[in-house]
Amino acid sequence: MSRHSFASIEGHTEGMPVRMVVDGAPPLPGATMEARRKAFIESHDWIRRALMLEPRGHSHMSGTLFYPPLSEDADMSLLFIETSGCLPMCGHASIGSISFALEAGLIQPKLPGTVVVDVPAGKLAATYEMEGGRVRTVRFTNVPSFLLYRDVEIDHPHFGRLNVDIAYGGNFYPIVEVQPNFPGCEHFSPDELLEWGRQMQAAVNETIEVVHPDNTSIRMVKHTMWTGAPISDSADARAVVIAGDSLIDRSPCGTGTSARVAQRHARGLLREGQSFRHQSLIGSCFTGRVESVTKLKNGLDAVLPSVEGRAWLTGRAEHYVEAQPYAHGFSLQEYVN
Ligand code: PYC
Repeated sequence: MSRHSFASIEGHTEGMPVRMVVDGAPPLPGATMEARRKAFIESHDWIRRALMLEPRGHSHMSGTLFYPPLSEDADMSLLFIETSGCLPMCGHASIGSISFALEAGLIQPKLPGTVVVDVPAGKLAATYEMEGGRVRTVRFTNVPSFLLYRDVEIDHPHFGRLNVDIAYGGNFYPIVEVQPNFPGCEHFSPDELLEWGRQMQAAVNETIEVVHPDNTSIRMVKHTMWTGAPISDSADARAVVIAGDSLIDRSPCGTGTSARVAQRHARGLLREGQSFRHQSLIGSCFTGRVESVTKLKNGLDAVLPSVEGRAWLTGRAEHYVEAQPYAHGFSLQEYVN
């Protein structure tokens, strides 16, 4: 095996890592980023594993591959790489990657103040504010987000009977609000929430079929959102998002915040134009907003949410992948029952 080299910009969005590969990503066939995501998974998933898992990454690593724009009106394209796989959409990684691309001069937006990004889930439009060469904030408008099911009864191995809403914001989330059997995320350790999140995902997938009404290839729950009381007055609610088997989001989660905006709108708790400050495990915040209301092709009510957050560039790196032990990464999860 010859040496493969990947250059990256490293940073974080509200505490959650973003490793953006700016050199070394493979050319991919396909007319859309979704087709290219599938091609990547089929032939190049070793790159994701090598860059996200140990020893180059860790269980909570997250990143993107930066590509030139695919469609005429876009400024850039992104493929999301996570410890859990290749998500169609990732909010915190979009905010980070847009910030880094602007700060590093990788893009010159066609319309200053706006960045259009081709991603597997569709097209994202984002606005940004810059100050002295640094991006202060990015707000992206997400894909149509909606409450798929409300008040689903789930038998959870630890908590017993829980009532959850299942909402979509680019990924599906069972949203666990405070209730008699769940006093709030602040009462538990991150490790407990991670373990119980895995159990929640399995329990939901066993109980109910979760499928995107307009795109049946988007199915099943691979995340969990535990909610709770905010830790500062400036926030409206708190959420700890578990993604896949091993990742706890340090940010309030962009797709999770979109899903919660849709859930709150559907429940009459958030009106069109209203904002919602969502706080993470570590106290960082995203501001979600209902930009407009819409409908899915099958007639289900949906919203177009936007999410605003901040990202910081922390350095640059060059990663080598060559013949050596654990060349394609490992996860401790793979060594336990
Ligand atoms: O910010 O959308 C997000 C996200 C998904 C998984 C981890 N973060």
